[in-house]
Amino acid sequence: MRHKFGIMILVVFVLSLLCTGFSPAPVLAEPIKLSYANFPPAPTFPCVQMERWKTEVEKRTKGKVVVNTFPGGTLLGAKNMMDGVIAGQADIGNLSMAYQPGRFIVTNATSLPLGIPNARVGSLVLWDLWEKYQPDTFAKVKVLAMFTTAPTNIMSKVPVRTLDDLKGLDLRASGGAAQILGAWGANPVGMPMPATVEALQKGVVKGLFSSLEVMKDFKFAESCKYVTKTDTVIYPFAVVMNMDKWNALPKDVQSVFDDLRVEQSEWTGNYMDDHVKKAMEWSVESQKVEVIELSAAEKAKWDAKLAPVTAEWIEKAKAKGLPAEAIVADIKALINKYAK
Ligand code: DTR
Repeated sequence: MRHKFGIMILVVFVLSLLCTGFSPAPVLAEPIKLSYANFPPAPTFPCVQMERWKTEVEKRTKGKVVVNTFPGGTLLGAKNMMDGVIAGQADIGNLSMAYQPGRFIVTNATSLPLGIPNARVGSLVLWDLWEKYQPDTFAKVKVLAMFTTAPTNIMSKVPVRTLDDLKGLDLRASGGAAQILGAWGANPVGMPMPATVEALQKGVVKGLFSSLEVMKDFKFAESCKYVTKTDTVIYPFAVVMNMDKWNALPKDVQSVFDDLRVEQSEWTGNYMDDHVKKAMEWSVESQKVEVIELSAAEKAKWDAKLAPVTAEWIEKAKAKGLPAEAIVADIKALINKYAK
């Protein structure tokens, strides 16, 4: 009896093997679906780069991965992006590190006044810096890209031609850029970019300090008729992924994401640089915006005010146990390397 039972089991086993062997075309696996959260509206550069990444990933994984994008803070907002991704509320998120200056001390050092000339150089410098120091703050996420804005300029409803014009002026800025404005004597008002639209309308601020593509993308040129060229610090951004979701990805998909990291960062820098030019052409031609260039003598006064900013940052970062001088030296060396 036991013998017969054993044979039956064997037969069933062999049959099942044959069945699977001869089964028609294998059932196609469901694609891996990933959610990608972003805080500003769809036409702005953080979302443009998100859509570019989605397109590249879907193409390069041949449909194995589908990315669902959520612009405009529909899944996670500006200030809970990092924690939301860590908690798994979104699989991927794009964040502006200036909104949490104390959390991203090392990477935010790229917004010291060290002369990053454009977004392409800024993005490559930021990527290398993060890779070298790998700050603990990113230990719970997988970093998929890092990029920066173009250097910041003053956009305002009133003309700013001198430091006197700037004194006490309420301008929106965050993080390192806010410190720069403070050093010049303006009154920096911190808030995430999307909140700036209403703040300008209601007169809470008289302008803002940011890269100039926002003149077109947020239509700030309609109310800010003056741009004072300062080309000062950049704003750094990161794209991060939930670590469990990353670990669960097949190896070939991980390779696609890894191969895209620097490419995507540089692509975004290039897009930003090009888009700033187009936005300013539109602002000057169709919105009659006046671009104010500081005279050499005036510029020297503005620069002198910034001289202590880096030294002060070094002191504070050292007190927190960071190799602050080395970080600043690395940023300068990387700027030289990529600006050539
Ligand atoms: N002003 C900075 C950076 C920034 C520049 N352009 C955009 C567009 C959308 C969101 C943010 C930004 C900031 O608020 O982070």
